Amino acid sequence: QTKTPSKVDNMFQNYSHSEIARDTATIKNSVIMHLTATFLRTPTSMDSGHAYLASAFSVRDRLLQRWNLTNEFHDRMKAKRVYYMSLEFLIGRTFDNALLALDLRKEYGQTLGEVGFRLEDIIDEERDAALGNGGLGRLAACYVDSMACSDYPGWGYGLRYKYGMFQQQILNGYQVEVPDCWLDSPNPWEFPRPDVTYPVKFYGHLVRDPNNDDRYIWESNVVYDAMAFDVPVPGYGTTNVGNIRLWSCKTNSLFDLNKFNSGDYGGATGGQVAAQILTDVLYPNDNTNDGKELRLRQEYLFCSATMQDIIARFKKTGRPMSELPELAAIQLNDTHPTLGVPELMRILLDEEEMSWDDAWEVTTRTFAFTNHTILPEAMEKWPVPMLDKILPRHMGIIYKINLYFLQAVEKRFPGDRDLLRRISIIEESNPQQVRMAFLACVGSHKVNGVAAIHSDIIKQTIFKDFVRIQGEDKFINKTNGVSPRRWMNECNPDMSDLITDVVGDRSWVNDLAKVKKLEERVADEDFRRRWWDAKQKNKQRLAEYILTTTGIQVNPNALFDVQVKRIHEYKRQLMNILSVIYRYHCLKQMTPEVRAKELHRVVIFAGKAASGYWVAKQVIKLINAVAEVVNADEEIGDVLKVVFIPDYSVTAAEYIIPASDISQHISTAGTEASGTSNMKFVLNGGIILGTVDGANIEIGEEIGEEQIFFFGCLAHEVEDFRHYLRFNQPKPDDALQTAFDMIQRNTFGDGAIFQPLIDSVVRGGDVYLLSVDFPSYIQAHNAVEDAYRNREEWITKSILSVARMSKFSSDRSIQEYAEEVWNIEPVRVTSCSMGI
Ligand code: NBG
Repeated sequence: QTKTPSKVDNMFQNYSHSEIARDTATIKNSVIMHLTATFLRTPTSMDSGHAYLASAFSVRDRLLQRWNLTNEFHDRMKAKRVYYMSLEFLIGRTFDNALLALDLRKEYGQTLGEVGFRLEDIIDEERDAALGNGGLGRLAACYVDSMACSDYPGWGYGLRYKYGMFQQQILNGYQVEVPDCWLDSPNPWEFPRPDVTYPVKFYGHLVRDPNNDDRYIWESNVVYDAMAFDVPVPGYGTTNVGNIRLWSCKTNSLFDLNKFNSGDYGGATGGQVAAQILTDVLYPNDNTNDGKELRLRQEYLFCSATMQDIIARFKKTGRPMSELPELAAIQLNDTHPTLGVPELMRILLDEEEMSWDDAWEVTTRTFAFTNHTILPEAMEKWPVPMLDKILPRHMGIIYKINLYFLQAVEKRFPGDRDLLRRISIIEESNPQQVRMAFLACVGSHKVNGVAAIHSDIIKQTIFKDFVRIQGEDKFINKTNGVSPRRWMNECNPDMSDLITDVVGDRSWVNDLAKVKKLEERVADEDFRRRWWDAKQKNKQRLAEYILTTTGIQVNPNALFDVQVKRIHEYKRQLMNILSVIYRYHCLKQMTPEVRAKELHRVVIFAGKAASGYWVAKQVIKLINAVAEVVNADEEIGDVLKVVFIPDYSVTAAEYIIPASDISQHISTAGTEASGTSNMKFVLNGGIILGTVDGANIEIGEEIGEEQIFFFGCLAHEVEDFRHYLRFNQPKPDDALQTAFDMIQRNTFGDGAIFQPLIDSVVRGGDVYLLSVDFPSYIQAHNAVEDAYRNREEWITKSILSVARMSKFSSDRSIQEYAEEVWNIEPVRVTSCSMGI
């Protein structure tokens, strides 16, 4: 039975007007209620795990109210929504984030105190939602946060992996991967929506509609169910709550009772297993394309369920399909969701019976595409035979998209066969391959890179011909950003309190331009001392974290020199550890008196290597081998310590980033599309040692070159160096040669196991130009040391940097996307809005 609309309206209005209860008595009641009724515990039998769950569920209740209201309101307003499609959302923890957003941190701290727990310990009970690899997935999480905080109607869409990013253990110096069973305990931050389930077909064959050339009927027996799980995104400083809808492959209908009854138990569940595996694991590759068939099926399940859901929501408005772009913008986070393009075409052609031209118009006006890399090994391509077998209808649609595109190009550039070959969506290799970046580009009305240099590079390289064909205006830049909620206010409470003192209130958290005011205080002695003390406190906290995770004792008064990110050859952790080896050599040459005067330094690494990436794993081993020797060397003592923190994650980053003095972002120029941790470090008062690459460049422009240590060759020089090194032996300078010699002389255990790393430089063409950049890298290190010795100068650099960083808030990025790509506007739910 459905209720009459007016009754629903009244109920909803009353509900939405009721304020969130903030008194500790009510909060305590709700925690106890969940403890007893949801988890069947009593206050006497509760441990910190249950204290976390009961508190989290009680916070969630408060969030839900706003969540419902937000979605209902956006529906009623018929607001245009953006859908951010991403195979990765690296969310991390939610509890503390939600407490801050609801401004209930103090109240929950008090309530938990009354039942005998410390809020910090309870926060530590939560497991990270690690549904992503690195920068790309974390960017998606920052973007949905910004959409919620800036009142943009927007949803994230992704997959609910049963196993997220693997946990990294270090055994004997080597990385060992352990499955991340993050859903083993109840997850307060997701809502199963069994009523939101869509069938997704695979394989089968096509039957042409005799009355409509554009239309096919796709017949298949392999149909999986994708079921929605919704994850709330708490908005800070607003009552808006965002949503990430994650799909899980549900398979109950595939249980074969007949096989079961005949005793074939394996056969009875075979179908279920085959389906379920689709959303079991996140592929642990960052910036590399695995090309596995299962991944393709994952991508399609994701795209199909998402497109069906978007269309179902759109249809509720009663408007004709041709108006979809008026109410929906879809952003493709890299090429992984590109099958959304042919999937939307399929639905429009085969189910909505639109003409090809109309369907294509709707599709290209709806989609936009972000490119995140130009590394050749990351470029997604799918073999035509594989696609044709799994998704026959989509292969047909892709062929036709390509045909019409090439025909149009041929008309404008007659006779240029080479151009057609270069831009074809189908690569003429054996077997043929579908170039997903080209499909995404042709299917979108805007294509963007993620930092100024990167957006320029893609226009000059992979999309060069497309710029000529489709016009300059289609190719734009949207420099990445990060959320000040998580990456300042939440992870760095002391510095945030200081900023709040200067600004006058906490409004800077949603309006980062206000941090500019810090500049006025740069000469204020008291302020400068508090600024320094806040950093020292964060370093102390990290020192404790290092002690518990590695057993290594470090001195918080030393310079903390940090490189944390995925381990990848282009990011050059190898260059970093080689410089540490050289530093170790220099220290060993000194007399004890001279050595004692050296600046003390703790070199901190963290990061995961893709499980199949052998070279990256050897780099981890080398770092740990060096750490073992250096840290045990009594002559060296505290002058140099090397630490590899295992299992880098969003939560680990929240400890590490606020504690850095210097952080390294040292990719070979032109290889790191943007980087986002570089922004986080500077927003937390750290200084960058980096190459002229990615967003480092724009950071330097904003904060001033005195605040950043640049070194290394420039992007436009790289090709010439690489060309030279293909035909000539590199010439390592004395410092680099010394580091190689020490490894080969077995200073860090059997040198032979590291020979392939040395060979990658001296025999393998030194693709990432370590030998080229090493001399200027060592010089830059020396400059950093000199600067750090001058504490006053260092504090000035640190304050000025934060003051000038407002550009790198993801709120700025999202506003640019909203205005220039999505054409959407903020919709703010106010307490009287529901009276419409
Ligand atoms: C990564 C880039 C980073 C960038 C993030 C987010 C991929 C494919 N690309 O430089 O390497 O910061 O994307 O844009 O993961």
